[in-house]
Amino acid sequence: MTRAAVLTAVGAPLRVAEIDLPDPGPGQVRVRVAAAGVCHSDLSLANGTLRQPVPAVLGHEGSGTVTAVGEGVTHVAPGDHVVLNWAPACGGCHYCGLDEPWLCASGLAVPASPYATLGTDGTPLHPGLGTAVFAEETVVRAAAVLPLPPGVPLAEAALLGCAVLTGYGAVHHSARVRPGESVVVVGIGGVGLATVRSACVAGAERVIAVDVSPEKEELARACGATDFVPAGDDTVRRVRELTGGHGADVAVECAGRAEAIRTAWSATRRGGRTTVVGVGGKEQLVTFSALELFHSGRTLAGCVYGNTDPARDLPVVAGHVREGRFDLSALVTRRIGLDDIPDAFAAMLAGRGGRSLVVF
Ligand code: CXF
Ligand code: ZN
Repeated sequence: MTRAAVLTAVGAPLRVAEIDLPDPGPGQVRVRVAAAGVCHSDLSLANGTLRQPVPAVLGHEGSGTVTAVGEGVTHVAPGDHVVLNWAPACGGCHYCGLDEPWLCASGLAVPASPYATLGTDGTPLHPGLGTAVFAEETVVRAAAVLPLPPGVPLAEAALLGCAVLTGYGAVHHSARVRPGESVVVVGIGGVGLATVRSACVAGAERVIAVDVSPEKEELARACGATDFVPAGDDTVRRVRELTGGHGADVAVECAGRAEAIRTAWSATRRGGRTTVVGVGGKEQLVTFSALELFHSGRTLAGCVYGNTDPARDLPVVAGHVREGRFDLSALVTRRIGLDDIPDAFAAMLAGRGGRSLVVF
């Protein structure tokens, strides 16, 4: 039996229960979870903003140790340390052929079939985003486990699987930040903090963090932000002041909210680049006039999973961690148990702290 935090119905609080996990089948891997980060997308799946079949075990930002592999799995073996990938690419679709695996047609497809059962009555359970790391152990597709390069602490390595790859990729692949540029990051949660740090690693001279919660200033500065501006009516003016009156070269939006996207875009200079990383709802509508789009010469880009190929980029990011340029622990504000995930959701809603990390 395995302890897991189960979402029984959309909108219900997660309930810790014993589940029955099968042995890994062909092409599957069983992982003893070391740690799982609580991401805003887990909250969105739990409250119905994003869809997921229920009952389910959520959690898609995880690390752990392989305990068993199914037939045909050769890239990992029992005992290996791994990071979970919530969007494994198929390698054969149109987007994989274009070398854009983050857009893979099957990557985000929610596995239709259950992967485990509730211990009490045998109710079938779905694996949230195919990974289900809010549990002591999980069974996943082989492509969803990436070998963890050496020199990265196993628990903190969980963050690499969502927040860090996303923030790193937004900076390096989408916005293509160059040394000396100014970067404004709007929304300072786990992804925002990873984006701040990644901008510093890329050599940005000025990294301006923006959030509605003043308590995020200290967290952002600990990750290398040079400035903090409260989100509000005055944000764009203050960012301009900090950037010679022009606006920032780059903005990265990490909140998934219309006003944050509009603020990020308006805070860039003429010709500036805005990347939207936040996962917002359909009701979040942003308006731009045709004249300002033309005259500002700015760009606005969406970005999925940091536009990363996780298998290629994980070793690069791990290198930054190993060599001391990227301190994963600076993103973590609480280490919690499985029972505390509802509290972590509440903290996120209240704008408190960075990542909560469930440590097993
Ligand atoms: C999300 C993106 C939207 C679908 C669920 C997962 N990514 C990470 O948090
Ligand atoms: Zn996530």
